[in-house]
Amino acid sequence: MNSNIIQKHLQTKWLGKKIDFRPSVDSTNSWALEALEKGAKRGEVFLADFQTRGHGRLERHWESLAGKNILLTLIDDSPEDPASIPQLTLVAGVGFLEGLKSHFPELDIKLKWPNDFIVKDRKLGGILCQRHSSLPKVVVGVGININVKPDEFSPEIEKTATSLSSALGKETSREELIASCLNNYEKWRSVYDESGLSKIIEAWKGHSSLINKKVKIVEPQESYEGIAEGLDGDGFLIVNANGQKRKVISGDVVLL
Ligand code: BT5
Repeated sequence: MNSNIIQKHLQTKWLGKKIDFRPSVDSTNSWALEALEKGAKRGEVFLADFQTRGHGRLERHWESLAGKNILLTLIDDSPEDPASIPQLTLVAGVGFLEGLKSHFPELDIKLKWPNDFIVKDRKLGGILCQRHSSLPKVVVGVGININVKPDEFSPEIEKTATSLSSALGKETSREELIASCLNNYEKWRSVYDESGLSKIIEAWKGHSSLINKKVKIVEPQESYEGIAEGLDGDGFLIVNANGQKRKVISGDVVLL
């Protein structure tokens, strides 16, 4: 990983002016949260080639293979209302997806609520936003499988995961992709600041794999099926379950 190449391709005002890289860390999100304690600022980016304790929601393990993925965390300002932090997951979804697509327009990459990048019904990547416990800052962590071969995934995810190289049929270098993802994240974060969530939702829906599809919602307490109708004004998924509109606040969505 060469952060000079990333910086050469950045067209940002505040994002990625400082990029820290380590070959291996526990988790880039944990690293960024610790760096905030030591005075790290908005826009700093933390990159690793491998994570020993990469995680997703509910502390679920996030798998990586050394040198073959994007494992990145950026520091951003928290929205004033901490309840709005999940909205940055939507901002990151649109920004990073458009960053990838700017290089590979032929790539049929979609967003699956709340935090997945999907190609042909398989998971290409995921987003995890976490708020610092006391500072008004958020770490936005993104993991994307880039040059992982299908037989290199662990048995736990080999039937559900994919990588960019599998989808494209060729390997690709990560630096320019990362720069484009950061450029697009900053662009969509400005849209969010200037116009609020409505434009993000509009863009998100345009990239979504879910709208009007039959889905199963899996929550800790219950599961139910319905048709995914769209997102409400706060970014929550609305599912029509037997005529009853239900708002999904968290949980996993399975496409049926
Ligand atoms: C996510 O969680 O999808 C968010 C993943 C965020 C990872 C990034 S990497 C950089 C930063 N540092 C971190 O420590 N985290 C962030 P969730 O929706 O909870 O999905 C987790 C599930 O995805 C797991 O339980 C597996 O089933 C599956 N999974 C794990 N690793 C995967 C991979 N590499 N590719 C596809 N699926 C994977």
